[in-house]
Amino acid sequence: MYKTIETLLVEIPTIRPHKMAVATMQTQTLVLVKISTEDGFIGWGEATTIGGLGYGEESPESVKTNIETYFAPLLKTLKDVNVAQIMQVINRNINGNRFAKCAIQTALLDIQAQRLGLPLSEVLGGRLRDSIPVLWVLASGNTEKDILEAQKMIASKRHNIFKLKIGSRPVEQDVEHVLAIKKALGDDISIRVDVNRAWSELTAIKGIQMLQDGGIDLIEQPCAIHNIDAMERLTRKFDIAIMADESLMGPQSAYELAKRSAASVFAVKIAQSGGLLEGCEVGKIANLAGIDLYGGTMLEGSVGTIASAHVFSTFSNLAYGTELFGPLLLTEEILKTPLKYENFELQIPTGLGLGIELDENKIDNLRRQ
Ligand code: MUC
Ligand code: MG
Repeated sequence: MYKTIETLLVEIPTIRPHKMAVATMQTQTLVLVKISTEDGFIGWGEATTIGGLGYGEESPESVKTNIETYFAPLLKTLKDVNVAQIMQVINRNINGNRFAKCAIQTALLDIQAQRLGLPLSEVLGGRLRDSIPVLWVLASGNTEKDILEAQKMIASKRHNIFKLKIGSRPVEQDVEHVLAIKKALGDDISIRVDVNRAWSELTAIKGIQMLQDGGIDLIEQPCAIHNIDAMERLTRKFDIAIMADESLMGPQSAYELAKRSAASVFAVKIAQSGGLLEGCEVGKIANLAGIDLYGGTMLEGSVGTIASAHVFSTFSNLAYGTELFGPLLLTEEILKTPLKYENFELQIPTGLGLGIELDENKIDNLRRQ
């Protein structure tokens, strides 16, 4: 049934250095997975990580090795089975590897949706919207540059919500930087911060109080991944929204975080969740627990971005919008027709499957040989 399963590492420089507490990116390595079937269908998935192993437990190289060594031979043994049955076999035989699993599942669902003659969102239960809000991340590391960048985004109607990457400088300096940007952009513009787990609980208490007083809307992942106790205490202590990002690693951790009220918002990421279906499950757990939703990114290119968009289009609650700007951070386009960003939103394609067409010649030129 499945003829070929290829993993391509595609190197694309970013439009400027992207500075986070965990890594500074100058190039993104897209991890693209292409699956072809005996009867002529082709599906795409993506397992891109941030900063090699700087952010999570999988790297582009580990994903490629594990797909080629373990996933592909297993997939080739399966005949006449649906996506759920394939994922069940994969999950029984392969531990962890959420990014690789997500890429494989995306490609399988892309193929399934094409077979059924539907956009991918409809295979997930059906979209509730045709476009989703997208914020921009200011991460040049320089206050003046960030303000100019934001003003351009607002003027061109591309983004009117901004997330600032902080955590690598002393907390007072970070707060000064954030509040200067807030002041320059004005009250109508929503400003959020992502600490990428850089703060101790005491530093977090100090920083969050100042940011809350300064009119900032949300604090993302202030403390360490496994410090759920601190996340819980901070969420209970402050009125400002506290969002779980790195701590949220799929349905099981969504359940644990929800049970302990350790976040008021979930950043749902399909790769961190281990798949599109699992991303939907995280959304459902949040809904049941009264936790708001935000559509997160692993700074993927167009494939992972649009797969995420199909998932987020099915969420009834998307109170904090999304950050699906990944392709806009890259200097090269890998689609024949670029994704459509207009009026502060990303349009969700209506074509079959993912609804995008990859430029394979371009990918061939950019891929690591
Ligand atoms: C993260 O932690 O949120 C998403 C946007 C961005 O700039 O970095 C990523 C990862
Ligand atoms: Mg984050």
